[in-house]
Amino acid sequence: MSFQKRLVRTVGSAKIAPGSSSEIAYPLLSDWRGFAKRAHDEERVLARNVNRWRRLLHVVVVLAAGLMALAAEGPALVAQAAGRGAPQAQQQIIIDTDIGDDIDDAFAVALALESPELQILGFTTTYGDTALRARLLRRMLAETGHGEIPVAAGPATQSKTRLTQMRYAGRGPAPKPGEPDAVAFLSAQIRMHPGEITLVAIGPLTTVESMIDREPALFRQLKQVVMMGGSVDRGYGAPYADPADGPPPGPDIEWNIVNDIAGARKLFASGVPVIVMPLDATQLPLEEIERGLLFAHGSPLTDALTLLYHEWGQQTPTLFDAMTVTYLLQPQICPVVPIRLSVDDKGYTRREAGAPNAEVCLHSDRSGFFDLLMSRLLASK
Ligand SMILES: [Ca+2]
Repeated sequence: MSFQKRLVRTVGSAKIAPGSSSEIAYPLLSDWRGFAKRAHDEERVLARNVNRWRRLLHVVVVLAAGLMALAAEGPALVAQAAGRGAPQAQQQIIIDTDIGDDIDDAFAVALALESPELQILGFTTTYGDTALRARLLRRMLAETGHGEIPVAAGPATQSKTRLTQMRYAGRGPAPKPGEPDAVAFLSAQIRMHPGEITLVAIGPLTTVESMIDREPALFRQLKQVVMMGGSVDRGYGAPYADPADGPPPGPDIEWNIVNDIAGARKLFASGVPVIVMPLDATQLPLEEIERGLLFAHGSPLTDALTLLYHEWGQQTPTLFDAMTVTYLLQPQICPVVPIRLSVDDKGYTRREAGAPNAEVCLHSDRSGFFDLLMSRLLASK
């Protein structure tokens, strides 16, 4: 897209941006010169990224052509090319999410929905207005052809914030009478699939804590918990900054941990393998170029993300939560090391001596993450 078209589109979206709240970070006309300079700078990034996506597309086309040729040679040759006779079994997962506040949960959900390696047994909601979060999820699932996936609300709690995406959520379906709550749903699923289920925890751990309190023995029959949370060596800021800019920001109190410290402690002590994606490895900004590609794609899934993004009302999402799903698909993008973590009274996750109680990813491959995310979401139909 030309520079001029991008300017026109950006100004156009400023005029029609929902809410016209001061939170919306679109450029004002008074800041036009500054914006234009930034846009020129971004144009150079655009060219770099477009080339990257073209190269990726080329690789996909070449691979597809190769597979079609193999298919023409017969099933035996295809099986031989795959290296194994049978396809790998799907990983069974349940995603526990505080979708509706920050926007990264929606991207994590979208990536999971576009990943055939995963069998999503259901969603549970956590923290704050869990019923409204469940309605948001039900609408998103219904509108993207996944209305059959169950959604169960966790216990409602006090929240310091209101859902930024409450208007989208408010038009989501209410639960049907008699549907189980999150703990009942989790319990039933674990009984059906003991030792098989990965719980992907991408919100404060209030629903997880409730599950541990009510069904500790069943909770231990999870295969593992893969969570976004904590901050080991690096805090909020610029973990990918050039070292020449100075030392990275030190550890911080992280949202998911600090909003249920007791729940985090119970999880680390539960005996279930815990895989942690902390701030160190999950500060993944979705830049303008990638946003433009996704929001212009026009599938039901990217349309849902587009609506949710605009209701969220800020500019650059940081896709913390999506790294959990990425880890399940391509663990080499966020390799983990064994660490013993403790949670202090303020909510810091500290290293301590002793037997490891978690596998933690401290460094991630950002370009690998975006290659996976973009190729999956841009393949949505
Ligand atoms: Ca979240």
